[in-house]
Amino acid sequence: MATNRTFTMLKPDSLEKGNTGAILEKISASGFKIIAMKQTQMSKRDAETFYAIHSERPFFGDLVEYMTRGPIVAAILEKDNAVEDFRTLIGATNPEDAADGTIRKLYASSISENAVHGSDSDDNAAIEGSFHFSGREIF
Ligand code: IDP
Ligand code: MG
Repeated sequence: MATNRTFTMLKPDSLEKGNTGAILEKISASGFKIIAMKQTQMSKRDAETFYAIHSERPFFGDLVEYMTRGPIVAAILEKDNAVEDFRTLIGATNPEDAADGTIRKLYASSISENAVHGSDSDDNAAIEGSFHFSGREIF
C-alpha cells in the first residue's frame, strides 16, 4: 500500500552553496508538508549505513566522503503519492539528464554532487526517516 511520506536530505553541496532556503521553498511550493526537519552532520558510520546498498559500487568511498564533509538538512515530507512525486520533483540522478525545472537540474553540479536525496520506495522512506528522526521529532 502506498503511503504519503517520503524522506529527503539536502546534501552538503546544497548547504555549501547557500541553496537551503531556495530548495525548501521549492519543496513547499510543490505541495509537500515538512513534518520533521533538522540540520545535522553524518558520521562516516552513518553514511556507510545509510548507503549500505551501494557498498560494492566503485563510487562508494567518494559518496561517503561527500555526504560527511559538512552538514545536511534531513526532512520527512508528506503529500499524496509522496515518494513518486518527490522523485519527479528532484529529477534524474545525473543533473545532465534531469528535466528542466527539477531541483537537480537547478542546483546539482554532477552525478555525484547532486544536491538532494529522495527515497526510492515507501519501505525505504520509512527506514530512512527513522534513521534520522525519533517519533517525538515528527509532527
Ligand atoms: P538517487 O540518489 O537518484 O536515488 P542512487 O543510484 O541511489 O541515486 O545513488 C545514490 C547516490 O550516489 C547519488 O545520489 C549520487 O550522489 C551517488 N551516485 C550515484 N551514481 C553515481 C555515479 O555513477 N558516480 C558517482 N556518484 C554516484
Ligand atoms: Mg537512491
